[in-house]
Amino acid sequence: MKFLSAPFLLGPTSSISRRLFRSRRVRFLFKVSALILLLSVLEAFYHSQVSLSIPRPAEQHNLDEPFTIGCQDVSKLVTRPRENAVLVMLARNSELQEARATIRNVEDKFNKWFKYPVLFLNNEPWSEEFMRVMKETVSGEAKFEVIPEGIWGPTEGLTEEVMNKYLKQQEADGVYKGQIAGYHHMCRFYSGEFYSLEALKEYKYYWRLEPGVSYSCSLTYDPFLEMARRGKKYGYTVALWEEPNTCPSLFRAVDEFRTQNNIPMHPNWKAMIDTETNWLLKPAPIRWLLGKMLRREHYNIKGEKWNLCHYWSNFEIADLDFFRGDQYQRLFKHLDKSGGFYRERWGDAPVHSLAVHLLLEAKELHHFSDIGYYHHPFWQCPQNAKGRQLLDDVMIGEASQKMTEEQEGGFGCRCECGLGNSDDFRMRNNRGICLERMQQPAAWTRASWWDLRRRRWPYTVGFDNEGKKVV
Ligand SMILES: Nc1nc2c(ncn2[C@@H]2O[C@H](COP(=O)(O)OP(=O)(O)O)[C@@H](O)[C@H]2O)c(=O)[nH]1
Ligand SMILES: [Mg+2]
Repeated sequence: MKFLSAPFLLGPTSSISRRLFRSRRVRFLFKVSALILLLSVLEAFYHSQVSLSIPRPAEQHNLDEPFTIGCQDVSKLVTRPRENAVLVMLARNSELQEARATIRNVEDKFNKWFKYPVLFLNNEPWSEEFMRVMKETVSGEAKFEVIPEGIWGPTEGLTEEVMNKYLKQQEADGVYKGQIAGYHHMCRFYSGEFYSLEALKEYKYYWRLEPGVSYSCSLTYDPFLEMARRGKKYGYTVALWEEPNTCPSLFRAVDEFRTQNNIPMHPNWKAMIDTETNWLLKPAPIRWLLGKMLRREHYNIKGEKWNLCHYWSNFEIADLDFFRGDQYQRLFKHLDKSGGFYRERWGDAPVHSLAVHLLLEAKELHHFSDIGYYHHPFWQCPQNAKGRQLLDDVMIGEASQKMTEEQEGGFGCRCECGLGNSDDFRMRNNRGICLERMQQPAAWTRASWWDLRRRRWPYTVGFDNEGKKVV
């Protein structure tokens, strides 16, 4: 083009480049570089968008759906035999008020009908007052357990001096709760030792509660029974991104376990790998560098990056046999040995999530999308099923004024979606990005690229069909 050769634009350089380009060798090098670049882009595309893509389930239907739609006739359900299950709450004596509020809420929304036992765990002796108040509040049996010291403590062989050095470093690096020894103990405990507790041996399922969380829908069926009936091993509500500086080497350690145990790259595991960020810039040689030479944070040895997605483990309903089984316990020991529970601040939530995506099939996971749940600052709250609220049911009781209106396609029972920071819809499952990705292996019907852009994620209350916020 004429303006390109304007002397004031290219000047003497243009004649040099023209002469250079006439040289056969330079032309050859240029062509080879262009070819390498093209092949790199193609390879990066193939790796991230084809070999790491997640196929739809072979069964040709969704492998996970809500267990029920709307409210159920509880009077028929409570006469059935109960599952072998327990509600568990780890707490401190100082959290009495928050613990009581949570238990009252869970009793009101669920346990007053089903009367499951509640097991309270503490690393210190329980105060008389805590035990008295909880015994009054729980409708089933209330049990109190003190965690033995060896179980609630640092990884074997880690001296206090080294541990304190790690905690100081994490404080300087601004790692969330990284400076609190008790928090590290709690994360390590829930990641592994919890499952070996004598007090849990008699049970098959647990439901984890935390002081201060709240439930906003009635649960008029037995979730444990449904888990058993459908072969589900891990149930969750909220999925979101982990804080990157809490666990720089966690993904590498889990993937190392995968390769050592010859576990293939199956769809459920692929759902944990980032295929979106800068995929164009990561052809094989760059991945090799990222994985082997640079040992970058959140990368495995093959240069694939964890998307940081995980389920929030402050709510869990899960099968204890899976977690106390040989494979999970070997994984926990592998992680514990690598030192990351203290050198870094690995949370039990990403540990559980990476583990269930590595060791379980997609159909064994369950999204409790019908459970309204709030733990500051995130929440989920489903739409109420139209015409299925059993408003005259004596056993469920009178409907509250706060009940959200019924909607076509909803499946909640008497949900009250005005909880927490409900005006800020970004707090709702981070608008479902992680949820969508982690559910892909089980999803036959999926949100399209366009739906995702328009924020039309499944189970989202508060947005209309055009993705606009409903006021
Ligand atoms: N007994 C006891 N419980 C703890 C301790 N640290 C945390 N927890 C419990 O562990 C759970 C998670 O702690 P929390 O402070 O809610 O952490 P976050 O939700 O991750 O910010 C809650 O059930 C707490 O009561 C501790 O030092 N002792
Ligand atoms: Mg909490």
